[in-house]
Amino acid sequence: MGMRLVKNGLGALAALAMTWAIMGAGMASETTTLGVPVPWGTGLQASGGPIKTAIHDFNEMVFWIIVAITIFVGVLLAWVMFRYSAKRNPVASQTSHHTGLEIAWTVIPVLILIVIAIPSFRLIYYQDRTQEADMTINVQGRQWYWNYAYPDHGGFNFDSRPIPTEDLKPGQLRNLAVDEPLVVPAGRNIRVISTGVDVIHSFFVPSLGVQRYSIPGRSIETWFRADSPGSYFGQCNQICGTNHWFMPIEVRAIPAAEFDAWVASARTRFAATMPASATPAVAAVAEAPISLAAIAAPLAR
Ligand SMILES: [Cu+2]
Repeated sequence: MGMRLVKNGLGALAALAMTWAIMGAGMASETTTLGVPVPWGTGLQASGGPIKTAIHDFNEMVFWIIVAITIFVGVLLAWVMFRYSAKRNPVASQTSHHTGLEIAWTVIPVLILIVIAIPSFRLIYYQDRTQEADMTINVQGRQWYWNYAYPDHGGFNFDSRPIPTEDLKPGQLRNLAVDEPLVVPAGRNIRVISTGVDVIHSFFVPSLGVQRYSIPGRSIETWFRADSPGSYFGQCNQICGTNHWFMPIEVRAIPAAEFDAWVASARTRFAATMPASATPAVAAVAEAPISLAAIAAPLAR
């Protein structure tokens, strides 16, 4: 069918453009890199995990419903313009009501909305939380950087800040590369508990289908899974102050077998941030430490 050809053609172009972009950035490798701008990138970002794949499926379904409705209305309009023009139909009908027709054009759209609503709500609940989390990450939005804590692994935490343009090394992406990425094991369900320290931020990694507000005084849960090792980029997408545009997120998924080694080294590097006693995962949300400087900085201006 013509529409399918057009759509597949656009998909192939987008894939080609993405390949160019990744090669152009000097990042050609077996690992996945998603969330990077691509020339003519207009559709949804490619999927890096099950939530984004579910979003793609839902988007696809709604797309074809829209195509069908657009064709139906377009054909109907064209037919009415042709058949009932003043030339072909000089004496217009005086009919103004038709009970059957009115019931039909009320009931059919309702049915279409129900057909859309059921998978839509299913998707919302699927994104909302996972019953089988392999580990938990506490994400804190701060003006203007992120703090990630690992309550299941001793409770160490660290800040994640963007790399200034002048300090970029070859292969690092401007406005996306960070000094300390959020490292997670690939193929594992990661529970995210997000909160804000100063103002409302939003933890947004489109290729993993993650978007959650980071609100001071609240803990909001979600989850994600990166199916293959690689880097998944996102940004704070809640206007949160002058450096809002400079709050990139890098999720770096590493092979699960390497994750324990990374945790061991991180526990050493960030030992100073670990609480003295073992802290349960949920309590750690409220107790995730914050430096005095981070509190004082917004007050000082
Ligand atoms: Cu922010």
